[in-house]
Amino acid sequence: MKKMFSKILVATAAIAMSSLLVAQTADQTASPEGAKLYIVSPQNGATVTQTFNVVFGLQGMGVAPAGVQTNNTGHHHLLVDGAALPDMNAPLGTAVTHFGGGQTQTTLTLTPGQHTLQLILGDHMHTPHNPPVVSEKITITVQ
Ligand SMILES: [Cu+2]
Repeated sequence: MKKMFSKILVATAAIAMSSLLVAQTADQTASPEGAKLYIVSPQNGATVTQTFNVVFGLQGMGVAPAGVQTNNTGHHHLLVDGAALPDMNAPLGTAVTHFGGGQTQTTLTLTPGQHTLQLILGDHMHTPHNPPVVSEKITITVQ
């Protein structure tokens, strides 16, 4: 009985190891330590008019257009009213707005009420970095 238990343990460890290998070999670009993504404006808790500007902030990395592979760079993605983050191990899709031109701000028009905004940096292939560079999620009120 004891022998069988240890066999199960070995099998579990092997499965855990293989999933670790998959995570490590995924085609992800490394982000530098201390990289920080944030929303400069509007501020968390702000009240804004229906059409307003969103300014993106990035520290410790640079912005490069999609398709341009340069170390420690990426382009912005904006998640509006995202209940959860999209998959951080795959290219970002249509759940976010891509700023593949290297834009660092945008103009949004939203319906009145509360909304959340969150930024995710993606690499030249639109895939989040490892570790992912994600802003705090802010909540705003649209008048
Ligand atoms: Cu993208």
